[in-house]
Amino acid sequence: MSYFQSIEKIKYEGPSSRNPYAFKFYNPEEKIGGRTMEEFLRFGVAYWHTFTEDLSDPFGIGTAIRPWDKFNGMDLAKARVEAAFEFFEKLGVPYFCFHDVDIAPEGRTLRESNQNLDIIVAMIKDYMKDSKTKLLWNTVNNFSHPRFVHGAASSNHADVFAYAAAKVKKGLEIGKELGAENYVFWGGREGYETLINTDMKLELDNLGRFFHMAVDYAKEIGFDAQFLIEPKPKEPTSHQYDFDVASGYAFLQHYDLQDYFKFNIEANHATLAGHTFEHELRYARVNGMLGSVDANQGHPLLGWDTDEFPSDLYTTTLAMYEIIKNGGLGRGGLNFDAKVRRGSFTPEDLFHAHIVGMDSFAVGLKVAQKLIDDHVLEDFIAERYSSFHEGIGLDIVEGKVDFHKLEAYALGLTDIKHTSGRLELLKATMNQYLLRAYAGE
Ligand SMILES: [Mn+2]
Repeated sequence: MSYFQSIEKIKYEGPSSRNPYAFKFYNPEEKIGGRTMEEFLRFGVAYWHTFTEDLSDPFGIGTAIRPWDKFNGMDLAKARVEAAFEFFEKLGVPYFCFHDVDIAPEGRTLRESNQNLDIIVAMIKDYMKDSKTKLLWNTVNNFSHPRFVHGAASSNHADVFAYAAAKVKKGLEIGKELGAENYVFWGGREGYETLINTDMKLELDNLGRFFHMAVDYAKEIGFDAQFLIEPKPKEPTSHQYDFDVASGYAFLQHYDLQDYFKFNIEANHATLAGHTFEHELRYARVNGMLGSVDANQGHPLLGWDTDEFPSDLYTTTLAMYEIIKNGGLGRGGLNFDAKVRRGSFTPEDLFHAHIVGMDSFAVGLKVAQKLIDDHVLEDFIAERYSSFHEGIGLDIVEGKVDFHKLEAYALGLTDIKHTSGRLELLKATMNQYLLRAYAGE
């Protein structure tokens, strides 16, 4: 049975195509910087937003029309797997990602939930045999159910800590079974609302213990996925322990976990933290901690996590600049943790949404590679920091001076000459490169 009968396989037709069901910029076979777009971009479909999401929001019920919604319970879960693999095939996407509860309904007990998972995981494994689409990462949802009202690994209740551990244990087993390349930990409710009822030190220590147990269990079962922390500063709690990359990195170092984890960086979470997407990518990259990306964008006028499909080419260009400079994402990828708007409720909209996301990152890749090939930013930045390439600057970088020597040097200074940062010139140059990519130059 087909769930997307009217839609053919999406092909690359080039920038001048008017076919809404075609890629204009994403050409999987086109080589950029020595790698094909498909190899470099490693796109993933988020199971929850595409097959489970009903498009409800805090003000209204779901609007999504999904051909599989005529089913219920485990039949619905099975129909979603069929729909998912048809979607992956038609979109030509190399990866997908899921939480445990996206693929199978929770049972009345943990044992029953695990049995439901076993049935669906076996079905997914079967579909994966005939599919090119692989599992980029899986995770477990330790935040939606009321048992997680006060958190999971950072809950005040030890029984919840144990329950959360049992779910992650199962998640790691599923990841191994399906060959996941990464395993993600998003904090969910790992944070707090107010300090007046919170033992912060115990919660942080427990989180550290929890992650060590996960590392140990993955080793025990021979699951060699890259572990990823996904920072988010707020929502659902007012204070999340994994606020951003910098605080997450400090946490990992404090609990001696930095060798086992990298970061899965989401664009909308970066903006919620008061950062740009590229800031988070850069901070992770320069510390050797960039693992994977949740490719989406927030709404510039709304202060919450809207998870829109990426369409802002300026941002995708700066993001791909960081990813190219990182030498790619390794085992990571660009997972569309993005949902169609509540008003875009038809099955066709799922294709349009992924097409704009994939095309936007393809443009970003092309423009960023051209900027790098032409040394546009590198030459400017090298010149801007040239005072550290010789003389006193080189002595500073090489650790040859102390405050005594620097004071002696500073006392001899008469006039410090600055050069312009040329922000507007560089922005104009960025625009020039973006527009040349449109023109196919
Ligand atoms: Mn989000």
